[in-house]
Amino acid sequence: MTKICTIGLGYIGIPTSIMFKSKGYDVVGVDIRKNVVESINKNILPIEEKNLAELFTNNNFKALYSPCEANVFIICVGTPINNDNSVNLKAVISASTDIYPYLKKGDMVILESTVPPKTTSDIVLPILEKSGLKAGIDFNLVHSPERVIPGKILYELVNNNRIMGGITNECAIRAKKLYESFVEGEIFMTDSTTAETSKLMENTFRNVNIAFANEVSRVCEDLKINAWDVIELANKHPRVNILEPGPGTGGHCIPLDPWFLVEKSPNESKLIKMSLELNREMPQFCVEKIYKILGKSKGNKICLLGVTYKADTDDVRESPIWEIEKILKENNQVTIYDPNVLEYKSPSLCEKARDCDLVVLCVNHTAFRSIDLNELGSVMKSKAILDTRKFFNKDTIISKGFNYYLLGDGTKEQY
Ligand code: SAJ
Repeated sequence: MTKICTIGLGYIGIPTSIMFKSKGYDVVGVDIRKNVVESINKNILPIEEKNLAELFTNNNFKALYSPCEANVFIICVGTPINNDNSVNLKAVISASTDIYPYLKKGDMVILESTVPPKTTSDIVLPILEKSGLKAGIDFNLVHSPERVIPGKILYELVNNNRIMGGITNECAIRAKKLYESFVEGEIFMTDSTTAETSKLMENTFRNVNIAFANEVSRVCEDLKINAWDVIELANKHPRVNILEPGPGTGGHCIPLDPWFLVEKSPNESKLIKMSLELNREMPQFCVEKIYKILGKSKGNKICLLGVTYKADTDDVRESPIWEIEKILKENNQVTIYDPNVLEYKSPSLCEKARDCDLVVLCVNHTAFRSIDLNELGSVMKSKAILDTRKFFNKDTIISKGFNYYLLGDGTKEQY
C-alpha cells in the first residue's frame, strides 16, 4: 500500500492527510509543534473547519514529530514573510532537509506550500538530491499548490481544479494519478515554476481586486457619496464585478503571497506593490473614520466586534483588526468581542460594550446576526455603530435608536 507522509499539520496538511486516509492510503502526519501532535494523537482536531471534525474522528489519523520512510512526502508548511517583506522559507528548507535521509528510489515529493517562483527547482530540489538520488530520474518532484479557501476547505479540496507542476512531465503525470483519488475537479499539468507563479497570481489577482474595492470606498468617502451604492450599480454591468471594501486584508495568504512576486521582480510589479500597501493602510483609514465620528479627544471607549481575518473562522493570523486595535489603543480604551475566538468570547458582548462610545463591526461573523440590539444599546454610553462590512441593516439599527455609520459611506447624514 502506498504510504504518504505529510509534513506540516495546519489548515492544509490536516485536511489533505485525512482526505488521502479516507481513500485508503496509509498516511502519517508530521509537525514540530507539540500541541498539534499531542492533540491529533488524542483524536482532538487542533483546527476549526467546517465538516472536518467527523472525517477526522472516523479516520484514526496519527502524527509524529519527524518524517519516516514513505513512498510519497507532501510538504504543507507555512511560508510567512519577514519584517522587510522578504519570504521566509525556513520551514520549507527544514522540511526538505528532514525528508532527504528517508528518500529512496521511486519515491515522490510534493510541495503544496505557496512559494516564490523557482523554489521547487532551485531550493527544494538541491536539498533532496543530497540523498544521492536524481530528481526526475530516481524520484519525482512536483509543486501542486493548495488553492482551498478556509471555511470551505473540504468542499474545495474535492471540487477545485488542481495544478501539478512537475520537474519533468512524468513527475506531473504520477502526481495527477495520486490526487485523482479524491479530486473531482480537473487536474492540469505543467512545470513547477509555472505552477508556483500561477498560484501566486491567483492570490495577487484577489489582493489587487480587494485593494480596488477599498480604493472605491476611499474615493467615495472623499466625494461624500456611498461606495456601496456605487459598487452595486457598477456591478450591474455584465463585465464588472467589484469586490467588497473592508478594514483590509488578512490571513496567511492574500496579504503576504504577492510580496513573493515583488521580491523577485521589484521593477515589474508596481501595481502589485501598491495594492499591498493600499490594503495595509485600511486599518488607519478605519481609525480616521472613527475619529471623524467621535473626535480625537482622549479616553473614548470603543468595542471591536470580531478579531479574525474574515468571517466565520477562528483564524486571527495577519488580521487587520490587530492594527486597528493597536492604533486606537494609543488614545482610547479598546475591548474586543469575538465569539469564534476562545480568548475573546467572554465576558459577554454587553460586558465588553458597557459604557462604550462606539461599537465597530470589524468582522461579518454569522453569529453577530443574533446580537440583541436593545440589550446592547442599553449598556452603551452612546448608541453608535460603525459597520466596516455593510453587515447590518441600516434601518433596523436606526429604529433601535443607534447612530449608524458605514465604512465607504461619505454622505452628509453620516456625521
Ligand atoms: N476580503 C475583503 N473583501 C472582499 C473579499 C475578501 O476585504 O470582497 C478580505 C477578507 O476579509 C480577508 C482577505 O480579504 O481578510 C482574504 O480573504 P479571502 O476570502 O479572499 O481569501 P483567503 O485568504 O481566505 O484564501 C485565499 C483564496 N485565494 C483566492 O481566492 C484567489 C484561497 O483559494 C487560497 O487557497 C488561499 O488564499 C491560500 O491558501 O492561498
